[in-house]
Amino acid sequence: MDSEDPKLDSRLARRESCFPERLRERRRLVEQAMREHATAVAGPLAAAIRDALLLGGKRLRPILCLEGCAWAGGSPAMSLPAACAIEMIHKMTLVHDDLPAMDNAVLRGGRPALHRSHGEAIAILAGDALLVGAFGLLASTKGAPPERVLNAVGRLGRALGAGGLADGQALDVLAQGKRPTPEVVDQVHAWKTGCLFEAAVAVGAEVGGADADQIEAISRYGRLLGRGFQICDDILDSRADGAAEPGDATNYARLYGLEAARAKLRELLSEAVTALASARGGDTSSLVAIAELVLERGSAPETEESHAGEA
Ligand code: GRG
Repeated sequence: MDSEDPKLDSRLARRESCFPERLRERRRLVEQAMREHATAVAGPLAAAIRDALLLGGKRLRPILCLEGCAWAGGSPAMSLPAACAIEMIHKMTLVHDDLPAMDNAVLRGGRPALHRSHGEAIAILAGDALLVGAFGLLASTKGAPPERVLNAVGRLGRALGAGGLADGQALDVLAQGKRPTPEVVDQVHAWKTGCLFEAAVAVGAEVGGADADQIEAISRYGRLLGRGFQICDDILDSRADGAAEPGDATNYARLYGLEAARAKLRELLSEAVTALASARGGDTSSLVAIAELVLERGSAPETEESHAGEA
């Protein structure tokens, strides 16, 4: 692959061949924990919560949380509750994003969207339960000092509300039917996607024992990676079919074209990797490799990947 960035190209060439196996291992760990968690849920929302959690997906955010913790010197066991909490929140955002008042999606991951299979009220409440349950799970973290767990809870909370995911979604909804300025598009991406990526690595690093400088550096990596991931998602969406869909007003590739989107993706991911290089900490190879995987995903020729077939 040619990224037009010689530094990034040489890193791509040196990418550890063992990384995909490590990624798969992390993913298995998350899958198993999500299954256990989903099975333990009882009550009238249990079936909807199970469907939301076990839909699959790449599990990228919890993997980032585990990697942030490992980078800071912590263990997977220490960061697994935080990783699962992040994934519960991610799945909650997808459920609410699909609702009739938002994207009004029919399908999610090839299956009926949750409000189509369980009804709108149950989908809203299942999302609410996932959101608050995530904080309960994060607070149950063992093996990290309580003040670190408290910091992690605060960090995650701040990522989700005003100036975070909720504002990102609001700005996105308000932009529909208009042509937003580039500043608005960047803000939507930074809030609705960048904030959760940032929280994933920063919460992992916090639990794993990182100091303030390290958390700042890895947060910057997470923010930039998240914005890049959103552009990658936009590229795949814009290639899936020609028709514009709800949520498309802030799709970078539809607004500015595929080449501009790919250039922006390269720029953001190169900056993300640079942010990591400036930080003291453990081995960054997995975090760098994740950025490279996102770059590859957004740069693959049209025939190599379809959005629907992933996960
Ligand atoms: C959390 C308070 C609070 C509100 C949520 C609904 C909402 C507000 C935000 C939605 C944000 C959103 C849908 C962002 C899109 C992010 C994105 C690119 C999703 C796709 O992520 P993947 O590809 O999904 O990682 P998989 O299926 O792999 O898990």
